[in-house]
Amino acid sequence: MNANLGSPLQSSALITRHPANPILAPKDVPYHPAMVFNAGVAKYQGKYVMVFRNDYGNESEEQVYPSYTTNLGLAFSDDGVAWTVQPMPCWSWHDEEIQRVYDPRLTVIEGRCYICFAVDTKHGVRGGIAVTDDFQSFEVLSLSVPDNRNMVLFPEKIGGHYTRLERPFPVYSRGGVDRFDMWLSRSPDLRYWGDSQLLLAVEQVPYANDKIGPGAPPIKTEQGWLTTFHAVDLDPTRGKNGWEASWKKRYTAGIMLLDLENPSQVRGMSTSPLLVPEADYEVAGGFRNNVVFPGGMVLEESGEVKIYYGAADTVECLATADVHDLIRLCLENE
Ligand code: BMA
Repeated sequence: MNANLGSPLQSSALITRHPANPILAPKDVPYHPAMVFNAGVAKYQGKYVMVFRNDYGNESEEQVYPSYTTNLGLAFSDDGVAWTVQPMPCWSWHDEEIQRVYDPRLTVIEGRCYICFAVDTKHGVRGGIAVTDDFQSFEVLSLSVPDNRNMVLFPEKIGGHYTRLERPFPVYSRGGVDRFDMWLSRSPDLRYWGDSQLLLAVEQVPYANDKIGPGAPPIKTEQGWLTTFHAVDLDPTRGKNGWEASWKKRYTAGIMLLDLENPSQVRGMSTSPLLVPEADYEVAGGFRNNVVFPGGMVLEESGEVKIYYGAADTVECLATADVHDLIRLCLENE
């Protein structure tokens, strides 16, 4: 177990939860999902666009799990805070092999919107990339072999290659438990991926004792690519903590800065978490309490960074910070 887990974790003083939180909840969605969370957000064609995860059950919260299914919803906003949800979900994918698509992340590259997603299949969890221009049709460009998820794309080619962060789950070779790390891969065309390198290992994150994974797609700053990740600590003494029978994990969010030209180099990482579940909508009343799961990050001209995150696997929230503060936070221990 890592050292810092002995003391209580706290969110950084540099981050502010938006007073409108949760910015999207099941009650805001016309087709009545039970949970609305883990959204991807980008600025696209002059508006903010959000693709969010909907988990459906039957009529009541108690019946949602384990019989739920998932589709993806769509919302637009002029300010990134108040959202108008479209009347119908924009994407669901079920067939003989594919069970559901979830946890979307959006990246705009050269004017087109790319969506990374996780896919549960009968033969493992796959990470996918699709492209859309209208959020009605999605062309799937690539699907990884199992098990992999939490893919995020950088918003431009780096050194001539498209680049992504991802989180394979090598259970067999990591001791048969969650010991999962973040990787970086490159592609000439967004279809064929390789040249993979370990980016950040779980044991390098002082407040994780379980697994880590990419959060929102990285944003470009003069000092490097700023990117969030989720970090999980497991405490076997935790018990029922949400609608599930037992939930022993906590998901916090971390932040790091990657080298601009060679993003497989971590320039700096905050040694304490950026965001820890503390607000009531993060710690109570949800499907899995004590979860914050960042999936969208927008850098405004003012220097404000909007960080979108799922809370308690039940609602979608927003926190803001100043980009220079976040960079300083990553570099202060270097
Ligand atoms: C992860 C993913 C996320 C989810 C989180 C907490 O493994 O499944 O979609 O938010 O667990 O339940």
